[in-house]
Amino acid sequence: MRQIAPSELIINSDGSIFHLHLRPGQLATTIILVGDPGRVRQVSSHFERIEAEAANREFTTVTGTYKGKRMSVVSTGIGTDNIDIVVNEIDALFNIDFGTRTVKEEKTSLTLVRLGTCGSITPDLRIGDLILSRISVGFDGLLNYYHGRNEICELEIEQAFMEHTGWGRLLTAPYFIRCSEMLAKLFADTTVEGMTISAPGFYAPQGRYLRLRPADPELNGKIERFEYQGHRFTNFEMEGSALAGLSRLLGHEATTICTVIAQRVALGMEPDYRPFVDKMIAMSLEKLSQI
Ligand code: R1P
Ligand code: URA
Repeated sequence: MRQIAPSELIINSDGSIFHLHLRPGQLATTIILVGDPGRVRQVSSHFERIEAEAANREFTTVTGTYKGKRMSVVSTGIGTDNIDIVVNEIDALFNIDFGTRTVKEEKTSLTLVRLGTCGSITPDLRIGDLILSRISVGFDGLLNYYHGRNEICELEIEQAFMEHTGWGRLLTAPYFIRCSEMLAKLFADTTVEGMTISAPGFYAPQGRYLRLRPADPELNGKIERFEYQGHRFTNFEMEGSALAGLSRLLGHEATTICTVIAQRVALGMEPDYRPFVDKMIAMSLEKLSQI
């Protein structure tokens, strides 16, 4: 059996995993992921009981119960590079035996729901609306480093999109990936389904122009006009693609739900978006307590 070397699966001296500082057993199988470490408290303040807490860098975790259901909330920080760390380490905590450093024969499947914020790119989606990423689209390239990427991605849409945009040769190949069917059904009556771009940055990668001009100033227009078998782009955020992709490869159920805080077409913005995020959290806890 393949033994994973200490340099590959890094275990701290207290038995916790390298970045998350969590030990096996400290996470629930239902996990809410948030970008902002400050949002962890916003979620865990709803728990009636807290059993474990950990913090290292941008990764803060609380495990507890909501209406009797064991749940964890973990902050990821910004970007799909952080999602690579968080999803691999969460999976290892369940599916790798830390004693023998071998992959367990019996796998545990997890439920991972990211609750984030986003910018909408369709005029009919307004500040405070909740978009569930039915399809996540990675402009970040992370999934392209993993074996099996082609087996889980929507290759026809990828091809059509690259042709439609004249995708730049210096950009990494975008990947289109569907989220968990089960979670899409669970949240169907409280969210709008969308096709979400996870960008590898907040400014030019999402078409913003402060002092530095985007390489292709027409890219957002082409994105807004793209349509494939009824699928159109709805919003920009920065993590969902890697979450959807890695979770599919590992056998977990995952999706991203985001509150719209910026309207990129109508150019509106709500800097005091906390009450909207509060509502998203309360709704999501309620839904997740039912599965
Ligand atoms: C950018 O401001 C951040 O906000 C969005 C983006 O994905 C990015 O992480 O999500 P969060 O509010 O979850 O961080
Ligand atoms: N998060 C993003 O990544 N983009 C936005 O426009 C708003 C939030």
